Amino acid sequence: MRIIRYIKENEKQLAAVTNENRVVDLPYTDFMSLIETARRENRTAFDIIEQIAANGDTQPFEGLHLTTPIDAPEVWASGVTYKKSKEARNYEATQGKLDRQTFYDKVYEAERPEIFFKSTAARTVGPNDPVYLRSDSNWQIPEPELGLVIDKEGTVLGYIAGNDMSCRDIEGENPLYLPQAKVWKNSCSIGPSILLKEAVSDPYELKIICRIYRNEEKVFEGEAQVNQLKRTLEELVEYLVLDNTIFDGTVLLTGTCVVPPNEFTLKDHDRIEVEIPGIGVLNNPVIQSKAVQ
Ligand code: DO4
Ligand code: MG
Repeated sequence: MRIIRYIKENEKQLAAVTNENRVVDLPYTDFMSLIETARRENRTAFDIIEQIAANGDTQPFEGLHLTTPIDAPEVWASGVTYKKSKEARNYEATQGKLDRQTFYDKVYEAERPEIFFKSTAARTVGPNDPVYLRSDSNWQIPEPELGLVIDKEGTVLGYIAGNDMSCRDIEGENPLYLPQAKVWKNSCSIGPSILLKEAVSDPYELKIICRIYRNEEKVFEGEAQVNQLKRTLEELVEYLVLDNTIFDGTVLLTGTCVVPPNEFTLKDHDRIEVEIPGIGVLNNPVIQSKAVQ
């Protein structure tokens, strides 16, 4: 069972998608209201939805105008949580020489994970919205990641797909440039649905697939599994919430495990798909920011 929002009569409508791919509207304004109702009634969100789906009208999923399933007040991200990410960062930091220990080797092994601030609701886009390329970077990639939707205590409520758009040249020049390599207008995408925590028996079994299309021809495809994560999902959340103010509906991205080849950079009019089976395909066209300002 997964949760979406779609545009219905110019409003965002919360809905659930059943395992048979049928959509049932939910009588809640947003995802957190569903969770709060479940908590008040001492039930799971899953139970509530099953009851509504058994009695409510359903419609097909195909053709709906999807939007972000949640207005995440903040998106945070974890870094260098997969070997693949460490190797890619080392390539950037050493200009391909891979001749020395770097910050990335250290953080991969350290007890404390890298956690950074990625996005706010205003910078975050959803299914089919464009992600933008930064105008001062010549080496940009999508980072397909599993996202955790958490409440203000850090309890995981569900899973979402995310794209942590990144500038490899800016980050490789100096790690202190990380915020500029990671945060700009439309640099973060989440969606297309939230897979309820109680619908997933083992999140480490989830697969993450990334495809990039240029002129509708596939120019990259890569796949990995969350069980390649160096850390546990719980420890990433623990470090995020420690002595922090966190808001209900925050998304924590858990790091990238799929990286296009080093010679690849995104271009204007490319199209990115981030797929997590069970959550769906997060599709975003790519636009060069100068062209839209
Ligand atoms: O260290 C920089 C960022 C790493 C990151 O975003 C990732 O590993 O996914
Ligand atoms: Mg990332």
